[in-house]
Amino acid sequence: MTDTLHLTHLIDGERVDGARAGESHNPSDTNDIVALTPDGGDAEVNAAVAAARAAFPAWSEASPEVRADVLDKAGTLVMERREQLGRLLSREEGKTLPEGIGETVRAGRILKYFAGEALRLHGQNLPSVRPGVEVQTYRQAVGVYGLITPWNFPIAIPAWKAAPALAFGNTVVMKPAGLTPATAAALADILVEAGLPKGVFNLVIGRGGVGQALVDHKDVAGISFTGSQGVGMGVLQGAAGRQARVQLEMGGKNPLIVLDDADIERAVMVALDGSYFATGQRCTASSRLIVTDGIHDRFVAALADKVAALRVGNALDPNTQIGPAVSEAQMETSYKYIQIAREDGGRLVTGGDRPQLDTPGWYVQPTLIADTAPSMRINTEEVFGPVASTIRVKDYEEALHVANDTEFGLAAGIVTTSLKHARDFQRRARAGMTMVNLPTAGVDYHVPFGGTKSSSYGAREQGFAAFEFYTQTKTSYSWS
Ligand code: UN1
Repeated sequence: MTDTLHLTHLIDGERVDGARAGESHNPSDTNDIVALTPDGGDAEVNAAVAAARAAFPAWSEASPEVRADVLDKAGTLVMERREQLGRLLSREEGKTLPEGIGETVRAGRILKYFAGEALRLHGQNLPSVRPGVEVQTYRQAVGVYGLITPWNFPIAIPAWKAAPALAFGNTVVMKPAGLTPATAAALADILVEAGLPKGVFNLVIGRGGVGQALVDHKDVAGISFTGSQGVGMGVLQGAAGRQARVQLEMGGKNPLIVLDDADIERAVMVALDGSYFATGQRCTASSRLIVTDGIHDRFVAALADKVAALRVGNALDPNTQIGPAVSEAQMETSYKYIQIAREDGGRLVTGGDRPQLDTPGWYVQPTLIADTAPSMRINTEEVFGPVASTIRVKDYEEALHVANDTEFGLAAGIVTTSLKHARDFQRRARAGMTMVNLPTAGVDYHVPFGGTKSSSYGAREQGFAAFEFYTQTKTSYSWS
């Protein structure tokens, strides 16, 4: 597939063009231009927000069945086109084709889940403290949401932000990641095809200025952002400064503890998946492998064998297990941290070199670094690539201490056959999500997603928790 798409904004139901200022490239083959894009700015954001605002009264007052039907149909279309959309996603982002198709199916499932949630929105009915008075609470739509989405899940994250926003009666202006606009544009087309009224969902493609314009716009009631911590802090300040709702999902430095009593095959599989699959480009990826003394050497050796055997290559090649990094900058970040880790005294066990492949792409050899200390930069800063480091500890208590000793707190995992340690870990791990004998990455869509400390801010995303951010409570008193 080498055709180049010509993307447009979607504003008030119209495809709006602009100067072809941007491009997205195939990270597996940098000669392949996936899409040419317009570069939106204040004018496009203003028009999109005005359209979303105008569409809000009818959409929020429509029967929830109307909203459910659109989301359900969009979910069906996404699932029917899983091959085509998954291929576009893998071509543009670089995750392997099974990962791209898997993510597409997940997006379809999310749309369908929130179709049901549209009908389940509910409040409470309480007796008042005053005799004869009744109190009710309602959950109501808020208004226009600005959704700023990342490149690493180019269809699932747009779906998991847009679906609850729309299900509960809000309207949306989305800014997709600059590196992966084509996948988001395909989702926008499907929402239109599924019957979404004009103005309810708008897409403005562009650079950071589009996100900033959304954050600053007085008619945008809430911002949901997934991305880096640096950008997230700017979003928070901008949104808080004008009392907009804000929800941030940012980095992780997720620990995976492996205890002496672990099933070693399970431990290796869990670490391999969590650290390397999707090229390590998941905010839930395991990057600090914290291993107790008794199993340490066996675990490192067994994991190294598997890591060395991973086939790196073109995301669309069926033999590939690890696709490229999304961009040159992301690839260089991995190599930079590998070098820093070695300079700081880490031992390179496998990887570290640049794979030589036939097609020019942003490839990183999956890398394992052992004998690192918790305070080294490789263990405190997010790499976001197929790179993991091991830390040797004497027992569970030390492992837990090291796991929690981080500014982040998204996901945390443990591999153990001890019920006692598993239960203790679930209670004491300072992370929003804990995983026992499972990879830190890879989550369900019908339960809350989010972290603690610097990883997240605001209400949880996804599942039955999503209504908190995308609705507001009204308390109604009556006497009769
Ligand atoms: C997953 O682990 O399945 O950006 C999802 C990210 C997260 C999503 C992870 N917000 O990587």
